[in-house]
Amino acid sequence: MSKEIAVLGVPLDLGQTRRGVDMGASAIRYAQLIESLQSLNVDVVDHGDIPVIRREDAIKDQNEHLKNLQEVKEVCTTLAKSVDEILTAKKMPLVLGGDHSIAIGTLAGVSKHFNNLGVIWYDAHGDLNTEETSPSGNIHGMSLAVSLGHGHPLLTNIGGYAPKVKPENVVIIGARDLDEGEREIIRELGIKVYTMHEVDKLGMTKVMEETLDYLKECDGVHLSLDLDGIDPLYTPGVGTPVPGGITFRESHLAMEMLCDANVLTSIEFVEVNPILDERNKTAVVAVDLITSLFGKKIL
Ligand code: 5AB
Ligand code: MN
Ligand code: MN
Ligand code: MN
Repeated sequence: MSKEIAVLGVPLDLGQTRRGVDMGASAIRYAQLIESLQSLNVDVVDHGDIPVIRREDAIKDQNEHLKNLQEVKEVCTTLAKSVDEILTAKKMPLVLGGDHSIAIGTLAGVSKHFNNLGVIWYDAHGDLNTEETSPSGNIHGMSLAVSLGHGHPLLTNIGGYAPKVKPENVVIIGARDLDEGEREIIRELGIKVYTMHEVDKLGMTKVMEETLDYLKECDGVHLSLDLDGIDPLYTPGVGTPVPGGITFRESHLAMEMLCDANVLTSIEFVEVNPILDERNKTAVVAVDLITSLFGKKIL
């Protein structure tokens, strides 16, 4: 990969209710992201952070079914513009969260540049809730639905168009905690999901081979990696850990296979929460996986 990588932090925690995930991008930088990429001779530039509204300054009177809607909309609108600019300049965006609601902004910026964008959603969750189905009202559990055009118009219409992604171009990997409404939308839209059952049964090699084959007609592929997709044994610093996840080695392999296939056109790593972490372990795993995506090999 010879393209310049543009790192962009999004210190947003308003898509969920736990404090600390706003520091995720700092933690990933502290775990030597930039230095590690440079040592692989990757052309990387840190574009700093998107301005984000502080929780203390958010509107107090919130819709409990769609928490911090206005604030998340504003941050995602700014993020979409920055990501759009990065791609227009022929650079590759590497977006660091922040909670997973930021994917709404990343995808709004990315999808303008492709006719047939593929999305790999590496996550314990489907993030396919809407205001009507969400058990929490947290937008980080709605971001994939919004990108598919399902959800509040203030979110689905960011960037001035919807949907951002077609359901047949989405692959979810690692799912093990789906709400009833999410199961329904998966069936209704026919979304390809490799739950942990398939990961166990097929093995990660086959899961990735099938994923790459499934997305082969796409003119770009976005990787949205929620660190809770990995087992909390390895990535404890996440807000919604679910046991029984993808291992460190399997995740490594998945990233190496994505690197070898050379298909990714944008990347985001989300949900690192240093307050909940153990000595920055989760951010270190994030950096390890990112370097695998950019060609780090054992030998
Ligand atoms: B994450 C849950 N489905 O909607 C909800 O971490 C959890 O971005 C969402 O994947 C987890 O609140 C969102 C119960
Ligand atoms: Mn997620
Ligand atoms: Mn998740
Ligand atoms: Mn989470």
